[in-house]
Parts: sequence; C-alpha cells; structure tokens
Amino acid sequence: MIEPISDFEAYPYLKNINVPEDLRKLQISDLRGVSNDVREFLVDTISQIGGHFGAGLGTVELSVALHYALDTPRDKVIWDVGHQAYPHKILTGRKELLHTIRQKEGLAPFLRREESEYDVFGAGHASTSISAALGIAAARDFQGEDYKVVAVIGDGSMTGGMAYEALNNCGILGKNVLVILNDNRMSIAPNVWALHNYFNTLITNPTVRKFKDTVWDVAGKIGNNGDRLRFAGSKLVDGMKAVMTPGMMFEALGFKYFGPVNGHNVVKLVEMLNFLKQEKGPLLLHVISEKGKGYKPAESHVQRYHAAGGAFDKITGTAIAKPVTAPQPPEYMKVFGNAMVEICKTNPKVVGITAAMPDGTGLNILQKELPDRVFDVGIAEQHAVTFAAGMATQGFTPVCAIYSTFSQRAFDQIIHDVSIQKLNVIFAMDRAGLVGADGPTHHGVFDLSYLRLIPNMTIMVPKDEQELRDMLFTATEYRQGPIALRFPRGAGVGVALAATGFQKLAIGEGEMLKDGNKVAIVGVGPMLSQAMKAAEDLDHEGISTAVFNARFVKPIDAALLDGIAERFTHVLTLEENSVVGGFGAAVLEHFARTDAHPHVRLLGVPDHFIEHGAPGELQKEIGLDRVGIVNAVRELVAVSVNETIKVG
Ligand SMILES: Cc1ncc(C[n+]2csc(CCOP(=O)(O)OP(=O)(O)O)c2C)c(N)n1
Repeated sequence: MIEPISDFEAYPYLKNINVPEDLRKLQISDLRGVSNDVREFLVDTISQIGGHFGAGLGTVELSVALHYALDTPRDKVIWDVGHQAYPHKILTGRKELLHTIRQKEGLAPFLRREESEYDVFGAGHASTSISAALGIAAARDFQGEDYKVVAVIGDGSMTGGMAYEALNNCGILGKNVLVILNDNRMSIAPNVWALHNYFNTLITNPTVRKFKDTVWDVAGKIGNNGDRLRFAGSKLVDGMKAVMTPGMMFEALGFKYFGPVNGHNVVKLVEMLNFLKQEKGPLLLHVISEKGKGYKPAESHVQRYHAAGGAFDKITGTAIAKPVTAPQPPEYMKVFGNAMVEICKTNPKVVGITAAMPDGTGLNILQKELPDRVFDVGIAEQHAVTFAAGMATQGFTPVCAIYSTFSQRAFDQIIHDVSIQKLNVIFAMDRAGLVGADGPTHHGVFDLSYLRLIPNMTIMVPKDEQELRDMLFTATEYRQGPIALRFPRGAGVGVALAATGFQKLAIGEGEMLKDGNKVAIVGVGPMLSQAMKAAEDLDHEGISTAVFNARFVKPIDAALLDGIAERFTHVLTLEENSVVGGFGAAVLEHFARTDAHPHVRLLGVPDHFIEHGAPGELQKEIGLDRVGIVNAVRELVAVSVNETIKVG
C-alpha cells in the first residue's frame, strides 16, 4: 500500500514548496537553503529505500535553478536518462511520494509523462534529450508559441551518437534551444569522452582563465550593465579559445557556447539562466558538477553510489544488509566475467566490448586481469556493434556485452554490419527478462523476438549459470557467424559450477530435463527451474508433466519438437520474453511447418509494457512463476479439442 508522507518539518524551505510556483515566490538568496533541504531530503529518503542517487545529488542546484528561473511547466525541461531527476521530482509535486520510487505502484524510476506535466519527455535510455528538445522546439515554432526548451544531458550521455545527430540538426535548424551539458566526468564508470581532453585544455589553460576572470571582475564593478558585459566578455574568450584550441566544436555546430559554470552555485546558475533566456538560437551551457555532491560516501565512491541497491546507513553509507537466509549463488554477470577471463587467457582472439557498463556486465573482471582485452566505447551501443564487426573482419571474436534492453539500439547494426556479412560477433545480452525496479525502459523482454528474425543468427539461452559458461565457450568456438546468448539479472539458480574448463555444446540441440506423459513444458532460460518445481506439483495432481530445455531458440531443435509432438497432446512453451515472435512463436511455427497439432499455450511476457516493481512481484503478476506455470498447464489440459492454440 502506497502512503504519501506529510511531515516535512525537518526541511524548513522544502516544507513550503510543493510545485515550482512556490519556489518562484522565494528570494534568490533563499535558494541555497532550498538546495540544502532538497539534498538532505534526498539523502534521508534514498538511504531508506535505495535507488539512483549520485547523479541526483549532483543536479540539486541545477534543478532548483531551472525551476526558479524558468516558467515550468510552460517552459519545457527535458532530462536525459532521467536517473538524475529525483530533485526535479521533489520540486514538482512528488516529494510526498519519493519514498515509493521504483516500487510497484510507486513513482516511476525515470521520467514519465503520465506521472507529471513537468515530465516533458519519457526517458530511461541515454542520449535522447537533445533530439526530443529540438522536436518540441520545432512544434512550438509551428504553433507560433514562445516557451523555452531546455535539454539537460550528462557528459556520459554525450558519448552516444544520437546526441551528435541532434546537435548537428540544431545547428542547421537554428531553433531557440538551450542544451545544458552537465559535466561531472563520470558515466556510471569513469567517462570515456574524448572531448574531456579538449575541455580540460580550455579550462586549465592559464591564459584563458586569467583573461576570463579579469573580464568577469571588471564587468562586475560596473553596475547594472555588468551582466551583459560579462557575457560579452565570455564570448570574447570564446573567440580566443577558437584560436588557442583545435576548434570550437559546439560553435562549429552552430551553438553559442557558455561556461563552464559551477553546477553547485545555485545563484550563479540562476543568473546565467536568466541571461540565457534573452539569447537566441541554439545555446550550450557547460556546467561542471560533482556526482554525489554533498554526501561524503557518494563523493568518495562515485561508482558505488550511482545507484544504491537498497537501504544504507545515512551516517556511514554502509549498506544495511538484509538477513541472509542461505548463501546466494553467484550472479550471472560475475560468472560471465570470470568465464571471459578464462577464455581470453587461452584464446588470444577473444576481446570484450562494453558500452559504458564495465561493472554492470562483469567485464570489469576481465578489465582488471587483461586490461587491453576490453574496450569501453562509451554509451554507444550502435558503434559498439559495428566496432565489433570491424574487429571480426580481421579474425577476432569480439564479445559485445550489452544489456538486452540497450542492444535494441543496435538492431540495424546487428543486421547490416554483422549478420549480412556473417561475422563472428558474440552478443552477450545481460539483464534479459524482467529487470524489476528499473521498469519498462529496462526490461529485456524483446531480444528473442528481434534476434530470431535475423538470418544467419544463432541464439542460445542458458538455463543456469553453468550452462552460461558452456554457452559462452561454445560461442567463441563456433565461428560460423553471429551468435547470441541472453541471461538474466541477479543470482544464478545455484547449480554446481565447474572451477575451470568448459563443455562445448552441439548447436541446435536441446535436452530433456524430466520425463512425463501428458503435458510437455518446453522452454528456455532459468525459468525452467520453476518449471521443474511446477511439474512436480502437477505430477502430484495427476497431470504427468515432462520438461524440456530447448537451449537454442535458433536454430530450434526440430528433432526435439517432433518427438514432443509425437508423444504429447499438450505443450506449454515457456520464456521470459515477449510471447510475440519469441521462443513460443518459434515452436508454433515449427508445428505449423510440420503439420503437428498438439494443444499449445505460450507462457511468457504478454504484449504490453510491464511496469516497475520487484522481479518476483512482476513475475507473479504475469504468471511467470511456479504457481503461474501450474495454472497455465491446468488451463491447457482443460482446453477443448476444437481450441488448439492460445497465445499469452
Ligand atoms: C542507451 C543506454 N545505455 C546505457 C545506459 C545505462 N546508463 C544509465 S546512466 C548512465 C551514465 C550516464 O552518465 P551521464 O550522462 O554523464 O550522467 P551522470 O550519471 O554522470 O550524471 C549509463 C551508462 C542507459 N541508460 N542508456
């Protein structure tokens, strides 16, 4: 049950702010107090529930300044990714529900148009804000309106190609758009942005600094016109920069560049935004901020506090451990990372590629052992895939370790650059299935569908952590074209893990896990461990149930399916992927091709977006658990002879 909180007595400024209108009634001198309250409230809340944290601490002053200087929601602020938007949520009518964020029925983890009129554009994936802002500005101009449009994008998200496509288009269209580059030098891991070197040259160049400071000081002494002079001065500096550095990248793209400004000086930010409100055309404001600002543990362990997995001690920052009932099996990503180390040590042609997620994918383990065998290409999934394709043409076997959801970005690259050329690229898709608290933007429930339709593609799904090891090895030995394996977030199912060595699997061959004679459950992935338990329940009820691990979604094991069609009258397919075009659909296609007629029901993710919540809760909701499997089989055996197929 979601209950709003109402006691804000500990936050003297925030208690009177529900919406930005309330903020705008305050004096500019009050904004430091507001910022302190927002930060304190953020720490108080997130230390109790976990969630995205470091980025939000770094945007407190920027959020306050934006909602103070602009007329939101009439003026539109578009946040990139949305993981840094907690302060924005606090200031826009949602402080009373912040403690529900990422929980089922609670506030959305990122931005959500349905949630608030202040959430101008939904997000979750990176590098979309400038495109969306430009689209909004184009619509505004068509309609003869005059509101401001602002995109806020981090330096990490600026490594994504879409951001440059949008910058280029801004320069061409010349619309009034402000892009705020929130530069904290971090992505989740240290950011791999080549432009940092460029900015470093500018920011640390003593001549540029001295000149800029002098202009700032002199201008400050001449009263009311000082502001304009200051900015005129800063433009002069820009001119100097153009001469003193390889080129003004943003200026060359048609932007007026302002900054850098201190992202934690709320008064200066407001002054700057007020000034920029009068400027025309595409503007870029470079803000320097600190991820984790104002909370010591998050400042010193930036990566760890990007997102807190759960509650932590507010004073020390130490995670409040949940009571351990039994030792947890290792996480899939760690099993993957360790297997990569083992394989790379014996096979010099294998390399790992990550799109800004070395820790999330487990490639950080390989990075530590064999640093030159890992490429972190930035938040650039499309580039990652084509980069891998390039390496593959030269005899390498690159392993693209990209989450299922972010691989969606690279659909065309997977087809055009890898599969048509039948290149030996391995796609290791982590976080496949329902991911839980990150919600619909992050669930990895489409990969089987979007990969299955690609010619030359082979797709494997391990049923447990040991099979993941063997499948990864099999993939590196395969070398007959692209091959994908997808595995879920979190801990394995707890099977014994080989300390070293691998077993090479036969391509396209599944296995029987348990025999029976009435119903066959045929599926892929760790959900099969639930199917085994469900089958026992069903056996007890007198519904004799066999369980098959198909292992391969493509090529599908035709012999296995033919045998199932011969022996069983009822077949339940099982997958943690959309039922549209996924594994179950492949089984149905096979039965149609072979004119086989068992009663079939597909159990998987239904054809609608699944909200955020704990993975267990979500699985239960859509019947993808032991109880759900039992119910699906019961329904299936009750099916009449005339009704053979039911989807979802
Ligand atoms: C397309 C895509 N790939 C990867 C991610 C995972 N991700 C979320 S936030 C983030 C880092 C963003 O860095 P930055 O934009 O600099 O924001 P900061 O967290 O530093 O404030 C990454 C890689 C994502 N959201 N979208």
